[in-house]
Amino acid sequence: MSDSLLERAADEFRRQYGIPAAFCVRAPGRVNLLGEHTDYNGLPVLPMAIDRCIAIAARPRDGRRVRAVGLDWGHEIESFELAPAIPKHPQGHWMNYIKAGMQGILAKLCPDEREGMTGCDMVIAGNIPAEAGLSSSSALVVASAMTLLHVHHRTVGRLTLAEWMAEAEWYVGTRGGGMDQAVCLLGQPDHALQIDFFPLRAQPVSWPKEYAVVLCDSGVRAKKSESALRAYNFRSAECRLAARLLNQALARNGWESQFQRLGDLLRPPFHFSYTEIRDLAESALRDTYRYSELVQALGEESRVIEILRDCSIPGDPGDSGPRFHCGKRYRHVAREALRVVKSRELLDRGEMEAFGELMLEGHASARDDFEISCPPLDQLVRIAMESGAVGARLTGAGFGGCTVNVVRRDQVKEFLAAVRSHPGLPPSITHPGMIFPVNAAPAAAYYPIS
Ligand code: NG1
Repeated sequence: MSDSLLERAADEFRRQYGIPAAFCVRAPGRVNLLGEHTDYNGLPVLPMAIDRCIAIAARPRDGRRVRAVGLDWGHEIESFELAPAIPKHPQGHWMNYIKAGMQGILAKLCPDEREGMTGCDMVIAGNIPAEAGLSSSSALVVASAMTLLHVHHRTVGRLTLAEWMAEAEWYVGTRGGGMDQAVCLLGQPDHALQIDFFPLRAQPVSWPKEYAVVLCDSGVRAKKSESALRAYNFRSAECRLAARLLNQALARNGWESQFQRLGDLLRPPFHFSYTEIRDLAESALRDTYRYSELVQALGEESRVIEILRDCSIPGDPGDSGPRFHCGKRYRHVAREALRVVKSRELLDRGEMEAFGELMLEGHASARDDFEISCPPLDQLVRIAMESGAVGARLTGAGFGGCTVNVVRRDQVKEFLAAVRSHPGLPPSITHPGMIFPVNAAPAAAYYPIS
């Protein structure tokens, strides 16, 4: 774990504000091993907190102003006032993640407490590549919220804080699930986590020490303020529409209860198994729907428009607009959930070859059914497998970013050399900073100033 990051933040704090910081917070990024786009569908994920982090050095200040310097975003002081509805910086600006975390705390306090909240000065350092599917954004949201809590000597249980932060991050415009914030707050060294949702639960899964996790960055940036944001939210809308369609199929089979997210089918009154969920998702939906077909199937146009609007997709796209791939999306989600459950058992038994197979299946499904891959990611997966990985797949939201690779620890050197010297890859990717091993790291925590 890079203590140099904490030192950098603390040193820069002294330089910028002329006095020492009072404390530091460090929050890890994450790599997701399996379970992509399952979290907001209420189904499990298998991520790991990694030793790439955001570090904040901070000090309370009088008044409601929060001032921040981001060392990776120029050295300018940016600031805002704490308020129940904090106006946003321009779309995509890093300050929005700080605002998201802090507003997320304020939203949960009673009005009196909220009124009494004073601000702080902060310096932020980080070494998580941005827009690379490694959750630099959630690490910043969580670290900012923890900073405000510490300034006011408040503690909040980690599960509760993770739930608050999942919702808080919607401030920036994504309709994400809760994986990133949860692993950031609950991760453990030497372990992955199986995380379940609604309610949030996390179980550590021991990571076999004979195997390393290596990340390969495609260099393709999935900007969560631009097209990747629209594509992400569109997937979320397709899944919610798929839920509506499946509810109708269940009603036709005599079920009176309705579910909201696919994962609700695991619980009463349904008590479906993961396999039954998969079978239902595979059999009851068509791959693709036109807008008019959705409206017809769901009976009311306003319902469709409401879901689209809720996922920040404006208006009525009509039949000339995009198709809705409800069946394909749910097929991926349901099969992926099954892979998470199986992979957890395989990790417990140390069956890493079979684990690798599931990673490859997960990649194929993300590519073909969820359609979140791109040629550079597919190429990196192929090259990793030729270079000795036991498994490889894209990680995170997709549309760019990193692949995650599982490699025997005694073969990491050869693996790195083989990928870095691969003639098919451009020099921008073979740079050592783009292909690097990571370790399972501890959860976000406070650190004193040394
Ligand atoms: P990243 O890769 O950090 O953008 C996003 C979502 C997760 C999850 C994954 C896909 C946010 C903050 N994170 O992660 O909740 O849905 O995509 O598995 O929206």
